[in-house]
Amino acid sequence: MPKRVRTSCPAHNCGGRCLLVAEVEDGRIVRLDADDRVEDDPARPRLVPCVRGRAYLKRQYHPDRLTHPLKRVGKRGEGRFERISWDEALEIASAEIKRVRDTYGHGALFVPYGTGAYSNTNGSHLARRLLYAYGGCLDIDNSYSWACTNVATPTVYGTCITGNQRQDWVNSKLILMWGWNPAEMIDGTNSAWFVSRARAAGARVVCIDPRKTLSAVGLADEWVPIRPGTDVALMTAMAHVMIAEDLVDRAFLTSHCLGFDAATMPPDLADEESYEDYVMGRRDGVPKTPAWAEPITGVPRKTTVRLAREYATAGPALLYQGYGMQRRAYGEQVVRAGCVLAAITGNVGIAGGGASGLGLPAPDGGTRWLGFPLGENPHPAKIPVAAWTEAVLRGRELTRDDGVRGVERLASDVKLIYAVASNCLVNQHMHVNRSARILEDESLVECLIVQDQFLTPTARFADLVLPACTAFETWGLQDGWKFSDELLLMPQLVEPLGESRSDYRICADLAERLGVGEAFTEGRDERQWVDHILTLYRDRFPDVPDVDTFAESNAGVHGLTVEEPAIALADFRRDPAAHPLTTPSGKVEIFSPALHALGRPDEIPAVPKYVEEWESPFGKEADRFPLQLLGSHTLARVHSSHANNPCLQEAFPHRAHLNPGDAEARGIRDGDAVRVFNERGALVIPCRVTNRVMPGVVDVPQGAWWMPDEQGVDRGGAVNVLTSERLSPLAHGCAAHTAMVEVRKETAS
Ligand SMILES: Nc1nc2c(c(=O)[nH]1)N[C@H]1C(S)=C(S)[C@@H](COP(=O)(O)OP(=O)(O)OC[C@H]3O[C@@H](n4cnc5c(=O)[nH]c(N)nc54)[C@H](O)[C@@H]3O)O[C@H]1N2
Ligand SMILES: Nc1nc2c(c(=O)[nH]1)N[C@H]1C(S)=C(S)[C@@H](COP(=O)(O)OP(=O)(O)OC[C@H]3O[C@@H](n4cnc5c(=O)[nH]c(N)nc54)[C@H](O)[C@@H]3O)O[C@H]1N2
Ligand code: SF4
Ligand SMILES: [Mo]
Repeated sequence: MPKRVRTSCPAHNCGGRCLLVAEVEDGRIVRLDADDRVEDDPARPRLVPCVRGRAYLKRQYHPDRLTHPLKRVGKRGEGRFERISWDEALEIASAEIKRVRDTYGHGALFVPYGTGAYSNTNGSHLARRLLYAYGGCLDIDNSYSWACTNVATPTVYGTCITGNQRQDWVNSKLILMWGWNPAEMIDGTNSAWFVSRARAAGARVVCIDPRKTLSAVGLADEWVPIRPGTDVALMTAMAHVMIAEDLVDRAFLTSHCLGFDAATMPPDLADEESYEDYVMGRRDGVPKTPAWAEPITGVPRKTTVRLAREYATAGPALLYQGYGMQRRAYGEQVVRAGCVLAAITGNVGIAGGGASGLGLPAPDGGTRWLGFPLGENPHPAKIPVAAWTEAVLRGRELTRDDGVRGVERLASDVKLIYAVASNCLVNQHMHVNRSARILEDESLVECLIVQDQFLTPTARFADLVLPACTAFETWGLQDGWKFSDELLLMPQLVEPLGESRSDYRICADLAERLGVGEAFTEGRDERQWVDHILTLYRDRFPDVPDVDTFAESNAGVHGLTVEEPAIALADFRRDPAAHPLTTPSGKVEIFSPALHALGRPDEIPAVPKYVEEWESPFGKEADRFPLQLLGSHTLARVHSSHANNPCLQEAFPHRAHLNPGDAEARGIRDGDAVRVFNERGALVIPCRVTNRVMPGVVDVPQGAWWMPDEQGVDRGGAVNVLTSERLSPLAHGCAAHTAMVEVRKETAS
């Protein structure tokens, strides 16, 4: 009889955290089932896995799993390697780390963004802990995920904890799923379920997205297609309707907000343009009416008027923003504009409402659970995650204006990259062809170590490849994604495949060779670390079990019960004088004096404004590249993880999605091979002709592996061969979704 063990899906950075039941027999996982608990209590819902969790065995036992260390023998990026022993691999890695440190200093050592693993004893954080213990390394700031949201939300509210707990959504009368697709990108296991509960209780649900997503189809009453990058125009026009028809919450604006109109402007900036001035066009002579917005957004003016009236008058309403629309040029603006719309309708700090922005859940932002303790980084410098290529090419020129934090200037260019659980160098980072050229040059990055489970496009550029085991093959502990109400134990189910080892073990062995073994391990192995972290949790949550009890109970999950959902900013709403926000004024900053002081009104205005993107259908680039490119987060993958999973590849074949009108104009039929291209690169994959993407837009779901042919044309369909490295102006955030392309039918060559 196989043993049935409750465990977590090795979640990677997938949007969720779910419970699986693994059947283990003769040292092998033979079956994975879904959460088998019966309760369906909204206070403690089940954690039902998605297709990726269900298809995990195909990844776990994929024939291409890395089973031993590899050393490069060909040229960088050629992908030719020879097998070496662990002893040799650890010797090379530790000697290189030491050499680069001695030659260039700690600022030359870099662990890039890498989100492949979060099981505490697997993941890139362990490489960080190692290099911190060794004396420090250049660090990363912010994320590829929601850099703009993260920076822009606090400019309005002083915090990112602007969301009510999801158990409250049932109190909403209207939910605007704005560029938000919980049915496919999950956004916390059960978010789609909480939306459907709200809908069952009478909420109307509207999805505003260029694509007719599964959320639009399965969760919404209405789909409003919108031209990518133009949401601020729609939001501003909605504000125009609300102001013109006197639907704004004047009382709330007067008592709680800064800079909505002349009466609420900061006294020392009373003559500057208020939000109302901008919306009504008092300074620029352009009233931002629904008719003004229509040619920009493609949303009919009648729809805009109706949406504005509905959102202002429905009763408590939730405007929930996804993150795809801020992974764009000027992504800060759409976040601020969404927050402002929530504020002027008075939806802040109330049950059934929501302040918009990042919306980390009250009361504590979902930070109930701790990660692996990293220690302090003795080297103070940080760069925005997506600025790593610049740090390689011209690190010493980078300053705070480039997003450098902790120091005025970087001390060194990046010379050694230790990439753990990351495909961010050559697949998930923008402008792949450029990154590849940078990495090919061995005088720039002198040593590249990649630690992964597969020979990914990034790993193909490595000097040294270290095989990591999966989260099923060691002890681990995971918590929820964004909504962190659960702690999931991952008991070791089977032995690591081949010679693969946990990230913890690899880093511990390197630490030993670098003379910081004890500082890194503190004498613990993986299981003892899990127990130690559980002990740390017990300081805050006394009923958290120890590892033995947790494992013996086979509970799989330790959950918090949410009976009375927390409402973000409720104290502030009730009594703004006693509970001011942590913004400089203590108020909701519709007008931000701090942004005003930056003196860059065209790119970083003090009130949220529609700014035309640097690549758009309205610019001259559209003559050659008339289609807007999206790279949505598909259910088939976790970024590039699972891209080689045959089960998911079959269920969700990788396609460029094109509207029938655009296809017909180009003589393209469903299933044809198409070339998607611009000045940065080209990829060739089959086309899906579908009404589920609006005219003028092509979607190449992100994460497929880059597979260049001899001409450098990508046959794998990695969207990042087409995307631009230009970063957003304030958050220095990834703006991958802002890119123009052309599509043509590929004729056999
Ligand atoms: N299945 C799956 N789920 C995931 C992930 C995954 O790889 N696969 N990754 C996880 C991670 S790390 C993250 S950060 C999140 C990312 O989550 P998101 O960033 O929210 O996901 P996206 O698919 O990029 O964008 C969400 C929706 O926004 C739409 N969109 C794009 N541009 C615009 C625009 O300008 N305006 C409007 N209104 N809509 C726009 C897209 O069509 C898409 O349907 O997803 C997480 N969940
Ligand atoms: N064009 C475009 N590009 C994007 C995005 C977009 O929307 N559009 N989204 C961005 C976002 S939001 C994100 S978060 C990034 C994600 O980019 P990454 O963080 O690079 O995520 P993955 O591509 O999943 O790569 C993770 C790697 O970790 C490996 N891995 C899995 N488990 C383990 C483990 O236990 N140990 C080790 N050592 N390795 C493991 C996997 O095999 C995989 O190669 O991509 C960004 N790139
Ligand atoms: S949402 Fe994430 S954790 Fe849940 S089953 Fe899917 S991939 Fe696994
Ligand atoms: Mo992300």
